[in-house]
Amino acid sequence: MRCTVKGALLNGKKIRVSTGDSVEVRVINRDSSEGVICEVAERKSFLPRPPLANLSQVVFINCFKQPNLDTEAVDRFLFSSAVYGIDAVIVFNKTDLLSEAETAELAAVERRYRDIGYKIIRASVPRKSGVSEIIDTCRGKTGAFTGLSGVGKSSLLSLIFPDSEFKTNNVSGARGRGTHTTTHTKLLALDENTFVADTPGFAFVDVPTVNEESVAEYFPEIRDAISKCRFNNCVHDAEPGCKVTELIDSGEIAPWRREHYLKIYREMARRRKTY
Ligand SMILES: Nc1nc2c(ncn2[C@@H]2O[C@H](COP(=O)(O)OP(=O)(O)OP(=O)(O)O)[C@@H](O)[C@H]2O)c(=O)[nH]1
Ligand SMILES: [Mg+2]
Ligand SMILES: [Zn+2]
Repeated sequence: MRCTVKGALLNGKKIRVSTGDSVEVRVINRDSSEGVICEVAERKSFLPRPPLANLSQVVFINCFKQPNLDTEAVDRFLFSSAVYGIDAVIVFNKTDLLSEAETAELAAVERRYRDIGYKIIRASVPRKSGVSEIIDTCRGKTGAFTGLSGVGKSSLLSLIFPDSEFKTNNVSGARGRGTHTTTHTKLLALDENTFVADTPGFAFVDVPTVNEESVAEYFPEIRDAISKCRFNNCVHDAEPGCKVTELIDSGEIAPWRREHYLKIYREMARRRKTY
């Protein structure tokens, strides 16, 4: 139904209607083809950028190259979805581009994420691989494909929705960056209970503000270790008796995960001071 919005309300407050919202519509013509959105239902979750309401899952699409894998972006994204209370699945697309050595490097990264509880799916658009696993993980949920520009979100969605049109474009330039081909968020129905959104790619993952002390709670392997640190105000940086350091030394926690945790920790401390 084609709708316009005129001061839609959520709990009596004016709100910007977003993709994924459940709304009440006042029908304005006889054949019910047009309406006005007047009421927005309570949101189960909300992702602000891009604005998406009621997501239960985000599928974070990456590739090992074209564009190059950025584990800091992955970790910032996983942190953000944990703060928003939305489950995250990680897809590594474009596996057709990888040499044996690169595939082995990717496998080492995948193992790290699997070890801390994330679901990992490998995919390739030309080989049409990984698509059924992605569909399985989306089934019965409202989900969104997100990720840096050019990783293949729209290309994968066009395999899942062969009858819909998606704009896709070549990754260009020496740095192998995408060109921001998708410009708006589009929610598609796979079946009655399954919705998937294509979203515009981004170059940088914004993280929501939390207390710096709680950042560790959103890094599963760090969260599991912190009760065993010697000091209960341990920041897990270079303090003596830090269990996180011990687990990094024994190879159980990836050193780069701690680096990314610390960067977010410092960013949160800076933000608090700015306030
Ligand atoms: N070799 C290879 N190329 C791929 C694969 N998936 C996508 N591509 C190519 O990567 C380029 C970018 O794909 P898109 O689907 O437009 O990427 P996107 O993530 O939607 O990009 P934005 O809309 O800018 O965020 C296109 O040229 C695709 O043909 C893949 O699995 N393998
Ligand atoms: Mg796209
Ligand atoms: Zn510690």
